[in-house]
Amino acid sequence: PKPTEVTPAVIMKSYACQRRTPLKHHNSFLTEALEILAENAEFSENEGRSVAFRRSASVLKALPYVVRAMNELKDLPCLGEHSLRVIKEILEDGTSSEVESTRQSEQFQAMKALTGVFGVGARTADRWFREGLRSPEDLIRTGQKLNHAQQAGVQYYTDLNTPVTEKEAMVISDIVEKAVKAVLPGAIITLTGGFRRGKEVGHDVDFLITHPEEGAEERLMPKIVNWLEDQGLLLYQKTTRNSYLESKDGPARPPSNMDRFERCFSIFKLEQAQVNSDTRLEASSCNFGTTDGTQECHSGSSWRAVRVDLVVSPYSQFAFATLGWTGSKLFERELRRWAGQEKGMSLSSHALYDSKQQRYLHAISEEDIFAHLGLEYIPPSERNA
Ligand code: TTP
Ligand code: MN
Ligand code: MN
Ligand code: MN
Repeated sequence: PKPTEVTPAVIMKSYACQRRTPLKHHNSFLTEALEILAENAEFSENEGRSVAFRRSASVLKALPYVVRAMNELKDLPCLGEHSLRVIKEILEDGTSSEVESTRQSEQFQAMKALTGVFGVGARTADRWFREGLRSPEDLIRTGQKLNHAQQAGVQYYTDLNTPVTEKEAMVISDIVEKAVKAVLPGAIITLTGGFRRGKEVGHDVDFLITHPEEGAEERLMPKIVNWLEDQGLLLYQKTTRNSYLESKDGPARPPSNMDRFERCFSIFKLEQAQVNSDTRLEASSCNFGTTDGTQECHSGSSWRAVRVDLVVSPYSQFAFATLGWTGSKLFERELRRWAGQEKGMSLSSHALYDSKQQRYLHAISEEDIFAHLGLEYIPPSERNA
């Protein structure tokens, strides 16, 4: 660093997938506010507005310094008029009135509580809100009709809204590894999602499973699920079979960002004793080590519920699936937007299609995919857009 430099000259690229976004950054006081507005826009299903706030927040996450004045923002992309107004208010007054009134509003709080139920999206929560419901307790009290996912969501509400720790994720990794190896030796299991990006807590634990022998992974999920169920490790599961091959709308164009892999949205029954007693994990050199082995038993119970996502991918699509399931959600969205708008390509968690060459581009690693897209490789820990 040159001592004469006053304002750091930052070149901020406009797509999040062109930038490095670390987990810990310098502007949480601004990004948390903008993300409240993004979340509120999601509750009213205003996707455009939500993405605009998320993009603004993401640019601030990539800045190497604390924002102190508006003139430090003048050369930055993605900062719309509304976001700038919110930032200005926070820089001047310490808080934004719009953000604070949103945070305090009955609607925001109710939507947060209701969408916090596993299996409940913005649309359902909004309908319930308009019927006068405010919390999961209200759902039980008024005898709302709930599907199986939502029933589990209400039943395990507190546990599922308690962040999953790295240590818990590590114990679950061991369990998943054991289950998969038991039903398909030679299978490869990768931790994806937030924990792969270096997050210390998550709302769930995500895994991607494959096998080097193409085809060996077919119909694998029911076997994994049966093994876990036999061990009494599952409180809930919903398995969806692979629908990639029978899809008619073209492999690189699944509806929205949903992919067609064989998958299982589940709730694990995690024994607390297993989390607390496992000293081997504490000693391990990977980033799952913890400084505190004295975790309290949750609500006096010997176990707790944890959301786990399992996805099975054919080996030929593994790189795409890994990239697609590592996130963050905004980083993924930006990758697809970059591919489409800047490269004339179509990216999904299954494949990358080049419209000009009219062919699929092969990749065996995430690095290959970034290279095909003409992007500098960004490691998972810097995809926290
Ligand atoms: P999440 O598990 O929802 O998010 P996360 O792991 O980044 O954060 P958290 O700690 O809150 O769990 O999603 C992980 C990735 O999976 C995300 O990049 C999007 C991807 N994904 C799909 O590709 N398809 C899907 O259908 C879903 C639900 C997620
Ligand atoms: Mn930094
Ligand atoms: Mn996750
Ligand atoms: Mn997930």
